[in-house]
Amino acid sequence: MSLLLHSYWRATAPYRVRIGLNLKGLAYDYASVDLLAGEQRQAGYRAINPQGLTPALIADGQVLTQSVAILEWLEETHPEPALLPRQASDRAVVRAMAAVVACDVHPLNNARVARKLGQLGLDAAAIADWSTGWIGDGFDALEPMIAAHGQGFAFGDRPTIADCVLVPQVYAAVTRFDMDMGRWPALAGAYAAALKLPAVQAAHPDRQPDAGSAHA
Ligand SMILES: N[C@@H](CCC(=O)N[C@@H](CS)C(=O)NCC(=O)O)C(=O)O
Repeated sequence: MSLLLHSYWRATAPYRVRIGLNLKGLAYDYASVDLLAGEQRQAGYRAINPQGLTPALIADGQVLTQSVAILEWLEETHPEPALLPRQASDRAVVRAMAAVVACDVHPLNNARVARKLGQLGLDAAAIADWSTGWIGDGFDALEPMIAAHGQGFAFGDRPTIADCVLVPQVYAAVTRFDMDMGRWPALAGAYAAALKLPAVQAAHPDRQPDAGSAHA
């Protein structure tokens, strides 16, 4: 199967998919979309993803978008190693963990939201306050979920779709917003465990072909 991932090194949604692809042991080609230069809004990329957002994964010519949909597609097409637990109730917990970030945190912190806040008159400090507030709210929700269900990883003792989504959000919190993870020990522990995996390490922003690109 040929796989081409449209990604930007620091962006969290493509990072989720890189982790998923690597955990599944799937090789893929990498196409950089420079978000700070606005390439995602240009006609060339909109022809691939009309929403103008990364990631987009082209799998044997078929365009897949929305990172969590891509992770679910990966799970369905490449079931091993599993990124969802066996029981439906456990799967619901993993999906809920992922949704805390993907549905309730990240959409409020997206680049286009920050741009809009700036246009509305907020300065950089106010925008950072906005972002860290929503990230903190999400982490507050995740902490007891991971404390109840994690056994090393966010859920159980092996990585799941929850880790694919949480790792990039914690990365953003720590590296971009300088947030102290001390308030969320269970989440910080799951993050540390995931970072030990070579598959997760290979997905790290600093290891991508466009890492440190001029606009970062
Ligand atoms: N819900 C989408 C979010 C995609 C998304 O917002 N991607 C960001 C990078 S993390 C992006 O491309 N932003 C460009 C922009 O906001 O202009 C997904 O999970 O794929």
